Amino acid sequence: MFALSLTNNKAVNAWVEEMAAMTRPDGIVWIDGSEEQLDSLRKQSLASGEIIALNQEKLPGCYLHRTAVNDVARVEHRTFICSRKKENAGPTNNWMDPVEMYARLRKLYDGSMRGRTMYVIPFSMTVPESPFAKFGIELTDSIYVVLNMAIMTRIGTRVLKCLDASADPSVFTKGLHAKAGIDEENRYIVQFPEDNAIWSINSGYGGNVLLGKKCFALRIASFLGWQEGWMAEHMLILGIENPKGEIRYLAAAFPSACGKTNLAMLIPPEVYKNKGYKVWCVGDDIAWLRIGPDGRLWAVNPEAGFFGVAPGTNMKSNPNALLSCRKDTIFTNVVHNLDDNTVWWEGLDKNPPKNALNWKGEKWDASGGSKGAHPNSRFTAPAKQCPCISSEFEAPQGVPISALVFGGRRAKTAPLVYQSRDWDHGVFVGSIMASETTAAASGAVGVVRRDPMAMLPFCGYHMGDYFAHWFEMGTKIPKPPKIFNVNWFRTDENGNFIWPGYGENMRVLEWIIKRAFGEADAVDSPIGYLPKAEEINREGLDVSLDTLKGLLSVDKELWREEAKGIHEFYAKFGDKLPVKLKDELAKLEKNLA
Ligand code: GTP
Ligand code: SPV
Ligand code: MN
Repeated sequence: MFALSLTNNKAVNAWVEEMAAMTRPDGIVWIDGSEEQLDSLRKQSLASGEIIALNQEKLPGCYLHRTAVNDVARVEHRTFICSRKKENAGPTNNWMDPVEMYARLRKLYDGSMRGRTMYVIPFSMTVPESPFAKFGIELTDSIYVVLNMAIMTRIGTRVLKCLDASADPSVFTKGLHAKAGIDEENRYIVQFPEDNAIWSINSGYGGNVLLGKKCFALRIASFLGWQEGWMAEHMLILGIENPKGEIRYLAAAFPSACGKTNLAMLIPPEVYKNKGYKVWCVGDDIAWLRIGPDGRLWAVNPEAGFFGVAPGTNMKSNPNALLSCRKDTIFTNVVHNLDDNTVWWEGLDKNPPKNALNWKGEKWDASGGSKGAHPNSRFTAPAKQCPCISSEFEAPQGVPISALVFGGRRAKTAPLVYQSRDWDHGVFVGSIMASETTAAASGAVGVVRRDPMAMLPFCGYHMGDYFAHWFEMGTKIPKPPKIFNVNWFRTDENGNFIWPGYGENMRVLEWIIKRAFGEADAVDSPIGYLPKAEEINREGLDVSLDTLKGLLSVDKELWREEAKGIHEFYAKFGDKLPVKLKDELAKLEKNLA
């Protein structure tokens, strides 16, 4: 009944057996990563209706999937960090005693795979041959998960070989996922950092079930990074090639659905292209950062694909994303155009299909006024298909980072861009990030909340310790990157975005990267260094100098309010709040007085 294991690795086999004894699947299939096996799984998934084949001429290798209506985003209120001590999860994470949590979950997993098949997915974050690779096994009863993991990570026999050749072949992240009944009341996304384990149940939505992504590459990996002296961050990575052919890299942390994928694949405006500027994408969501032998901070993208937000993606806003998902892509919760069996979403173009099904699979017509695609509908596409993918995308050592950028959605307060005075001030700037919530997580949308380093939902340990780790890293990096903050989302009195954003963000990136190399001027302000409006290139841009001045303005009154909010937020951390953050806040208040 049970297929033979693909490995002699005792630790792996023992764990798979233990989990199978609990979940009791009808059969076990080991994923070897071959195209033949994936193809036969696609056929099964098509037959069961889990995925729908799209027009294979227009969209070869592309499929559509719909999640359950109650299961469309990450569920932060059902996500737990179950460290042995409560104090190690900290005030920003849900916590339960691991003994209690395991007991509770075992009841839910018990027999949950009866009548189903368990798939064993060996996966690696970054190329498995890289010295920085981390290995995992995800057990799942969903073919959709297998097909997505095959795009988002490196999987199969190749990974098992590298695990066996690693320093300790018994070390791998143990990921268990069961769809069970997709019951919201019993949905749990649980990280056990000390056990290197993730248990996810009652969901089929990407961020909850593609365990290599947020659960492992951020929550577990941030914990490992703290222990081992590196950093796992919610950051895109891009390279800017200047007319001399030099490529300078930066990494940027924005909260979910705040523009990482868009920035990572930015196409420079005409005036930049004509001069020879290019932007290369290394990663769009997660960066693992380590100190290199040359004393700089180096970044790898642990993922192999993009799990990108569909709505708003079009040939103007992000052509590279669109071109990445023309083949071998899985679309989730978008509109199904029945006329030509393709997909559509709000903001793709101005021609919503007339004969179509919405993300729930209901007959839908845009004239009814309802949205066709879910606001958090997504595409899963191989990163290698991106026209601007960096030649260093799979470089085992990664790329050297010259600038770190934080940013969020702020209608007021935060200026278009500013630079921190030094590393410690930069950590402060990251720690005070706040942003309006989006559809990427369940709950209210548009509410401003503190989201330090865009890691609020993803930090796998006490956030006070996380801040301390940032300061500690600062003392260890001989040539640290410069730290900046951006805000593409300031609005006017009618609520419209003032800054055109998207490709035009190149103008801000140019200033950032020049500052990082000491090639541009800045003026001091209470919150940090600002560009003079004249320093931002406006050639070919329909934004007046006055408007730009407005975007760069710092309203002291708003910032004094902001400082009060920061005090409140910091109070949560008690004596785990690094003194350096208190000092930085005091300096800010003095500057604003
Ligand atoms: P996650 O995958 O959830 O981590 O999201 P992300 O940070 O990669 O966000 P993404 O690039 O997918 O953008 C999310 C939304 O923000 C989309 O609707 C975009 O159209 C919008 N957006 C991205 N960049 C800009 C910008 O520069 N200006 C404006 N106004 N909107 C933007
Ligand atoms: C995010 O929410 O930040 C995402 C999508 O990148 S998910 O995989 O759902 O986390
Ligand atoms: Mn993300």
